[in-house]
Amino acid sequence: MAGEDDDNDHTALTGQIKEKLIRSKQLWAEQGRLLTGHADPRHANRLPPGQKEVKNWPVLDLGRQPDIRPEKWHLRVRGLVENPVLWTWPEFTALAQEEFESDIHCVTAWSRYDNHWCGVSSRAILDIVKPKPEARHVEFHAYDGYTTNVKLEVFAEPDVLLATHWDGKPLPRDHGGPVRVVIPHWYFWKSAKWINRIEFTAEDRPGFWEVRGYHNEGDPWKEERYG
Ligand SMILES: Nc1nc2c(c(=O)[nH]1)N[C@H]1C(S)=C(S)[C@@H](COP(=O)(O)O)O[C@H]1N2
Ligand SMILES: [Mo]
Repeated sequence: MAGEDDDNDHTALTGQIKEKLIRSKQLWAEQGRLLTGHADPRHANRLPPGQKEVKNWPVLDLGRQPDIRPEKWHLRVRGLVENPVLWTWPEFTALAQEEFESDIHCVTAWSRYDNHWCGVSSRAILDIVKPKPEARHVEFHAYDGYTTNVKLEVFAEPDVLLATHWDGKPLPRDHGGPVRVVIPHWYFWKSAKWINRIEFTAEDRPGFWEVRGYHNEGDPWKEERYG
């Protein structure tokens, strides 16, 4: 997975890929685990169907957590945009910071309310890079080799951001620090941790979980867990 991506140079990955966990999540997808059959498309409830509220914040990833020193960190935004960029850490943190409040909904059935985020909004990024009219999809790449995909209009929602802070503190490394994506209206697998590349494309490119049985969209109120 990593290795095919030159952006991953110089990054120490600690931990082992959790092959068993990946297989069991794939099996859940095949079996349609956790589906209630009671979609809530009008958001009558704050808690989406089949979810349980938790007060802690579980850590979920493929098992290899990159340790990125600020001087090595960068974020590339490229593809079908007028102005591709390559931000270093000082450049990225000099962009306008905004604050956001949102709930997390993980496909493994936990939800965590009232997360306070700080970071750079997707709208600010769109204003800078200016997607071309042909751009329809967004693909996220992370330092651990993870990928995930959303439609451009999903990325452009007003509460989507690249978060550097959570509850007033720098985002912890195990939750994707220094910078992760936050897409509050979708299951959390769409919110790539340790982001290092955002690619705008005409065609859709399903990501790590999307090719392993997860839904291509991911609306929790429609129970778009598996597809
Ligand atoms: N880079 C990266 N981002 C990732 C993942 C991953 O393995 N690597 N896992 C996804 C999944 S499946 C979930 S549920 C959330 C978990 O985020 P958390 O550990 O902060 O709760 O991160 C998502 N983003
Ligand atoms: Mo997940």
